[in-house]
Amino acid sequence: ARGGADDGIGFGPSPSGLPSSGRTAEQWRDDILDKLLYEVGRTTQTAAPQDWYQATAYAVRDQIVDGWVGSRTRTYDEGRKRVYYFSVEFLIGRLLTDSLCNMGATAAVRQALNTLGVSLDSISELEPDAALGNGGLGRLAACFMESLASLSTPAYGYGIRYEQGLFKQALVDGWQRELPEDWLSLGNPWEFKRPDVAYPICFGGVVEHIGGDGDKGRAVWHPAERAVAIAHDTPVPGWRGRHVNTLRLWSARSLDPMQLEAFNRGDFVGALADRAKIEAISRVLYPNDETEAGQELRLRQEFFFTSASLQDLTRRHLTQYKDFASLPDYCAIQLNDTHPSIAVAELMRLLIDEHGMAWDEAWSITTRTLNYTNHTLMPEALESWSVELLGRVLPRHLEIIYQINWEHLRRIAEHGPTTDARNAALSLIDEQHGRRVRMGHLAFLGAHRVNGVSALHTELMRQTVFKELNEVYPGKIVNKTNGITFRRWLFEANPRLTALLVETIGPAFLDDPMRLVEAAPFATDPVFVERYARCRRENKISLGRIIRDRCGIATDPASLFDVQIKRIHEYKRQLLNVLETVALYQAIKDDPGQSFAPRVKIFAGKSAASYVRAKLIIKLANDVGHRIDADPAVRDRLKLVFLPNYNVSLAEDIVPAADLSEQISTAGMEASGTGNMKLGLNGAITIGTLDGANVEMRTNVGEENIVIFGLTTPEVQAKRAAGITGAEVVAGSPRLARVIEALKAGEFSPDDKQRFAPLLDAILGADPFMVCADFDSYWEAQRRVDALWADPAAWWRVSILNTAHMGWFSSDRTIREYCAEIWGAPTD
Ligand code: B1N
Repeated sequence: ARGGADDGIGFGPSPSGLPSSGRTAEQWRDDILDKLLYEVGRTTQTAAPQDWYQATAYAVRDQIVDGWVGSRTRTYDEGRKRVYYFSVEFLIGRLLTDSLCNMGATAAVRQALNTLGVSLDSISELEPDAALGNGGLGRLAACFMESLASLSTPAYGYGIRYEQGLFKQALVDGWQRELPEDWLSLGNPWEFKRPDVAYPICFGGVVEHIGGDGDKGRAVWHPAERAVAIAHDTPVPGWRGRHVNTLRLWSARSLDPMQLEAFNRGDFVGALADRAKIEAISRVLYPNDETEAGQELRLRQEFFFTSASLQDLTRRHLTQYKDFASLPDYCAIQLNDTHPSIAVAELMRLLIDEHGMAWDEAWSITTRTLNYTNHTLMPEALESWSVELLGRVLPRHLEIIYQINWEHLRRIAEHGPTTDARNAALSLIDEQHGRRVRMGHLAFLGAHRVNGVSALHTELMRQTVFKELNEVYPGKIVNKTNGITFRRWLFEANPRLTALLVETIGPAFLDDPMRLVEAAPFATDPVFVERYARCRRENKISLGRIIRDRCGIATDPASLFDVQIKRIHEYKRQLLNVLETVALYQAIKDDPGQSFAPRVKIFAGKSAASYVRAKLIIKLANDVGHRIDADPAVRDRLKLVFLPNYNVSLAEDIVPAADLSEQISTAGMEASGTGNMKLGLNGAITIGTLDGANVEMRTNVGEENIVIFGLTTPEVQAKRAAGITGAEVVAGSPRLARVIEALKAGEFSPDDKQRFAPLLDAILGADPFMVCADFDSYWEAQRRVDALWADPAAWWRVSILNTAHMGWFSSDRTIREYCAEIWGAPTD
């Protein structure tokens, strides 16, 4: 879809600065033919495109493996500290183009395939996205893995090998339908199954206490159920292929697949049911973003991969260093949100029960090894498990958690007078909602460092959810503003712009993203501006083809492409954007003479399957889009398209074609955002609230190069406290009132006039996400965008300055900060 991925860049042995693998097209050709015959079992006569994809992937993998072995050997021989990134999600997307880019083999492989009559672009498209994540949190884990490899930091990503990734989204009459994502159905050429790397994972049963030490003593867990975790390794090559790390994903198998004993007793069905229950653990990714799943299966998933990973890394450490005392010196574990936070109790259990260590030493090791990243303050996303459920599934862990809490509250009592209210806020157990274990508190206590993902978010952590804990442990909370990998989000996604930048400022920025700033002086150079604008236009034409194929709508690349792509969530306020679209539609119809920028509003994103209001927002966007499309009065001036099945690959097509980036969450609610960075890097101008990393983006690009609007976090808090309803706001805003009227009258849903009543009721009532409160400010900001668009020299200057000033948002910078300030891990 990106058309001629590296045309004009000149990968390979050229002055481009882009890496070259050193292998010739002839060598690649031989490799691919070899793989086609001996791995795929096909000849050039019988090979289908899918076979060519597999053969090419195997040939590329071979080259990665050499570096992989070398990296592991170096880590071992030099005694380098290892980083372990625990995440229930890794949203990696496709690997073929990514690997080729990092290995500098794109041009040679393209040429090799050409001589075989095969197109690299078309076989790349056959690779299914590895969609083992929901959104930003999972994609961040993928960017971090890439940066860790690029910085040569020894690292392992640990997670779950879901058989089914995030569902496929279909739009049926504008409604979201979820379809299964069978990403493994044609095999996965990137992974190595390791049947020999297997660990028992236990659930349920009873605990027997042995030896002394009372509640801090050793115990024997007699579980009721045993699963086995089996490792699947995917190599992760860094930039220029210098270092290769490992993504190790676990799949669940029952201990004895045939359950022979039960079989012999005649209970064949019962044995198969037990087996199915265990294998369900790695069957499917929970499609929840920012909402707690809450079910027993989710807890089993979390413990399953956490326990397997801890057993694996402690065994690796013991093999190399012979003793646990040095664990914190050679290994740093990062918990990606609370999903793996049972690690606090599990590491304690392994050290005490399995390895005979005393409680205090085990606690010291645990709290010097683990770290925890918080990604959201939304109450509905804060994980807690009922004491009843946790005690039933993980009885020994509940005991350990109680003991950690006891020690924690005792220490606080020793440090001076305290109140019941303060103790209740500090306790690991929430007594208010029927006795639940607060997993965020557990992760906080078990961690050496706790971090937020943007400056504002980190400050809000200190003031809200972790207020009391922060007072007891000042300095434990630190900020690490998110970043994105420029390899995927600039070099691969936007080869046209990358080539132009290399030509203009030289290749140094490819290795040092801060040097993108050298493009700033060209923001007013007419020749450069013209070429920059031409890249965008070509990217828009490519995206236009996708829009035409998937939505049946023609778009004009001369229009402003206004993009909001992310999970559908009320706090992200796609509804605000749709309401503004309706207002614009009405304004154009009222007075066709007004000079609004011609726009294509582009939406894409999935809703959690059970999130009724988010699904209704998708339907509204589609209904509004159809109505506008059918109205000749606004043709060529306004369009709304909703692209189905948003995923990493679609993002790679949309991001380079965006003129305007919508980052319009209610202030205080988006922890960071990372799509904002991807779009800004590719030159889209941000229209946004002062939320998440938008705040740092404003600092970096300059106030005059970003369009900020809306209530600030303290203003949102004040408005909430004042209890003003949306209806009161509407009464003072004629423009918004007309939009609401049209929706109420069913103008966009003549077949069901009441369809959108639930959305209207929510914003006209308490309006928790300040959609009404921010509407006029948003409208006015959009008109500032129009004014800027009307002045092309100004528009392109701002756009280019966005690209030039985004260097700081490289995930390499983020990972360097983690290495230096949290992990004590080496880079290069
Ligand atoms: O994590 C991203 C941030 O950039 C986003 O602002 C933030 O919304 C996102 C439960 C989550 N926070 N919490 C989740 C995902 C899955 C789940 O089951 C919560 N995702 C975020 C990266 O820091």
